[in-house]
Amino acid sequence: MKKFTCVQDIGDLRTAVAEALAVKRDRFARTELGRNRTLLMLFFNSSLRTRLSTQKAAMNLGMNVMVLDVNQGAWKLETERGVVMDGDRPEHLLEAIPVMGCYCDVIGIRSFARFESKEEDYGERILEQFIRYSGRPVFSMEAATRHPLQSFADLITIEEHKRTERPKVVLTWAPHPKALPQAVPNSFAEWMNAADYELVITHPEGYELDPQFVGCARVEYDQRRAFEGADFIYAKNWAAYRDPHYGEVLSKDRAWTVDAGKMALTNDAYFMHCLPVRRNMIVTDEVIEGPRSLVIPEAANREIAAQVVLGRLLEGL
Ligand code: AN0
Ligand code: CP
Repeated sequence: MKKFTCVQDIGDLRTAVAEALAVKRDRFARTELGRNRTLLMLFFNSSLRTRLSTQKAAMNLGMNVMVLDVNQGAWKLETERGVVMDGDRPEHLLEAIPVMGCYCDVIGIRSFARFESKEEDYGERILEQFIRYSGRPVFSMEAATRHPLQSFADLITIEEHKRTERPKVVLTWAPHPKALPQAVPNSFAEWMNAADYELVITHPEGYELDPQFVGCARVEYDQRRAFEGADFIYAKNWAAYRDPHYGEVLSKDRAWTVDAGKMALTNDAYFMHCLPVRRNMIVTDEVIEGPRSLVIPEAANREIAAQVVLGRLLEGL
């Protein structure tokens, strides 16, 4: 594998999940694969899970790991070409990328949507420049439009817990005080469609996602109706995608918070969220602490997903 930015890069999902379950049985089976190989993890945005799980996965494979928080200690980076750099950004991404490529074998990037321009975000300008100019295999640790390591971990978690071959999975919007990217819901929908699950997406009017990610999912504006018979409830907030409201918060309506009453409408569904989660905005304490909550095993599977991806990138070197 030469890059990992979307579901297509991982190939057949059954094979990928089987590989993940094998890694989970013995995560130290391939400590030679990453020997004398260096991973650089580059963060333009905060992280707890991605940072720790990916570093752990790399260590399981015998890799050396370097982590750079771009906004803490590195030079501020200009990202636009043609700019007269007389402002507060001393270094350009076009030098920084190949320089960073010199020091490592594999690069992971976290670079969220900035909500300044939909074209820039959905063109994945930052990620694409790393792919083009670093000379190294690049993987996404959440980019502007997708969070594939999260979605892979979500898929593994659903495969471990599903009770039917083709479970009903509901992606529900839930309220949040700040504007959040569409990367997690986009990616989740992309992977659930690829896995051929029954996918229903529910959100208030105005929160429609990019149709390329919605795919063949059913969009249901009535959250309670969407929940009926669900096997998995996947909650997430996102800001509006459609113009002219791209990146805006259109609603903070707590009638959309996932609570026990709504979970009672489901087929005894499991509750999922990628974390970090704002309790009693997205989901009540009762549901997230309840016996059907998968948020911790889901986070634990991030290490497994990252290890499969890093293993394949190392094999491709
Ligand atoms: C980020 C987001 O919604 O994309 C990261 C989630 C994994 N969440 C926040 O910024 C709170
Ligand atoms: N789910 C997830 O990616 O969490 P972090 O933002 O903490 O990495």
